[in-house]
Amino acid sequence: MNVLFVEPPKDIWFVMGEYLPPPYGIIQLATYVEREVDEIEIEVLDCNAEQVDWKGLEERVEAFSPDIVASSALATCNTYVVVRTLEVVKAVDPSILTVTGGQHFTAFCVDCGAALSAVTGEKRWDERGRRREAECFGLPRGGAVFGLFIGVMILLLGLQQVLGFNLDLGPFVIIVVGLLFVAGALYGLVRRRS
Ligand code: B12
Repeated sequence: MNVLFVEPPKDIWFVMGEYLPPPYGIIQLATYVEREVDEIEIEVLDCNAEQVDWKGLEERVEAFSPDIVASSALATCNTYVVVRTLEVVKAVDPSILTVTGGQHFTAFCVDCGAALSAVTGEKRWDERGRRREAECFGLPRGGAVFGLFIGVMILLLGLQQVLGFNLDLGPFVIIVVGLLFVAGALYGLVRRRS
């Protein structure tokens, strides 16, 4: 069986200029497979080190005739070149099995693109994979409740000036923040039990 590991042709990373990082992901995988699996022919093609472009990649795939081609995306920014690599391989021979992995593909669902574990924006996923709302004070949408409260306080301060009444807001602030903490703690206890 022939297995080809490919580091795709990449543009240089502007931060580091013309650097040539070793593709540790596929190197480690190739070494592992070579050690563990008998009767297997392995090739690691680092397109950047060997100055192989997309056309060259096609030719190398044709020449090696792999059964499996694996590529790795170190970071999200590399996912398109990895997908393009696998497309090139499929165009040469659709029967070649293509696989990928690495940080990005491990963290995101291949079907819908949703994060499998990491925090993305307002979405959070608990250990059972259920979506949890963004929390503040331990309450779902607690951030919105707190924002609303701050907004009302500012409005009252302004109205005091305009309408000339005098209201001591200090005790209200203490009571509302205390209530938020108590509600958050109670909500946390109930959620843990369910
Ligand atoms: C070293 C490193 C770098 C080096 C890269 C050196 C190199 N050789 O390429 C440098 C400093 C250049 C770098 C740059 C960047 N990095 Co960086 N980097 C790392 C770091 C610290 C280690 C990566 C590594 O080499 N791991 C060792 C190898 C062996 O592991 P691996 O790649 O994960 O592969 C294993 C598995 O994932 C799996 N696997 C991988 N591929 C495949 C494929 C298949 C088919 C299968 C089955 C399995 C599999 O098996 C492998 C072997 O065990 C990680 C953090 C971390 N701890 O992982 C961040 C990390 C990968 N970098 C990150 C980022 C964001 C970047 C940059 C985009 C930064 C920027 N803002 O520009 C750039 C991208 C540059 C580029 N164009 O590629 C993020 C990626 C997050 C994301 N989703 O995008 C990480 C996770 C750090 C973080 N937590 O934010 N980085």
